[in-house]
Amino acid sequence: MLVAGNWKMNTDVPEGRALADAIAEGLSSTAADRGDVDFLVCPPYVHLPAVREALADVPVAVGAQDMHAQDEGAYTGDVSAPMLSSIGCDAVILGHSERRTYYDETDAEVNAKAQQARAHDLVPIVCVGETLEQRKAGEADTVVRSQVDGALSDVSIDGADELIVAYEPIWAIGTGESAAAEQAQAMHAVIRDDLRERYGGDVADEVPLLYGGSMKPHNAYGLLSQPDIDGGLIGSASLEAESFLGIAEKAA
Ligand code: 3PY
Repeated sequence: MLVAGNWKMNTDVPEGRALADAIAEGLSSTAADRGDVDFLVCPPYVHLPAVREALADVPVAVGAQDMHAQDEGAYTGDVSAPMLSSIGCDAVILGHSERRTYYDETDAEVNAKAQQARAHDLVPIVCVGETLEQRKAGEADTVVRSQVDGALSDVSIDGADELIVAYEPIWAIGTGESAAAEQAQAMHAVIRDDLRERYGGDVADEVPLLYGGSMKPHNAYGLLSQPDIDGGLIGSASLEAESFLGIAEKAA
């Protein structure tokens, strides 16, 4: 079970540090109750060193929310995989629907970034998900399958700990409306199937498939008790240590 926080563009650096401190404190005081849950937080880039430091003594991995597909160069405003690796970053969210929507990010770009992430020992957290219109038109499975295929083409992994896939139905992101647990499970099973074809059962069965899209403490249990939902990529509820750790309790 993996509980991951996507802070998006929220908190300034002192606030982010305080949030990371509160997570560290919460985990140190009740670590024994959290069973097999792994943690990951993905703050904005400028927070990464401070958050890494705040979480140094607790088992929480740190990830970025995006990165460029090149190592270096004239890409004003961008951040590369070697930069993220050099500050001890473990993972990187790729292809979040907000990047696809506001920056027209394509599957081909997500794919180039995923390959680059692997080349620099970062675990890509590949986000996929359909719009409400696509779901209503009965196209959800096809859309998500093609996003998975597009994003993972030529991405080779040696083990299940080198990839994470997050299913985030676009209609559930930041809307407070979450997919029903059975709906989410059905899509996770589709994704798992796709991964089996790509990486074989032994690996695919262990790749963490996260549900994202308005996961909160009150709906986490139903979602996390589904067989193919291995955790959550949590938006607003990850901005308070109490709700973030509250979700982890449902996952334990
Ligand atoms: C959400 O929960 O809104 C997310 O987008 C998580 O990535």
